[in-house]
Amino acid sequence: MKLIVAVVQNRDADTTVDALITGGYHVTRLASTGGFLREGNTTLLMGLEDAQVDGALQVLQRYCHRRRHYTPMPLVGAESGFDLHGHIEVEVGGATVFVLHIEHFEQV
Ligand code: 2BA
Repeated sequence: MKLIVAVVQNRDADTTVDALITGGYHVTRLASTGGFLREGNTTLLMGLEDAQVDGALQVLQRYCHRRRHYTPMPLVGAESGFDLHGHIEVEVGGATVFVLHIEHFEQV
């Protein structure tokens, strides 16, 4: 058994969870915050049989999109990569995915 931990953008969370549920996957969604942008994102927990992992990853790939964000940075020590307004561009997503081996699972 595997546990997928996937950090997705809030804008993709509803459609991704809907697709996962429709596909027969169990999923828990947690409200989370990115450490770098300090913006809300969504962390999905999925306990899956090994054979389900590839299908779940395909759903994440399909519904979690890559987007550019601009985040304010201090002007002091500006380097290349900063624009004139002291913002830096970062590309976020699709999804940051961790696949963990689960030694034991039970519901009591
Ligand atoms: P954030 O930490 O808010 O990061 C948002 C985006 O900012 C990242 O997108 C990346 O493009 C950039 N970024 C993050 N840390 C950076 C740094 N130290 N220097 C320069 N740029 C940086 P993603 O890589 O797509 O990550 C999206 C979200 O996924 C992250 O939000 C974080 O919540 C989570 N995440 C990503 N990698 C992780 C990891 N290794 N461990 C735990 N969570 C992770």
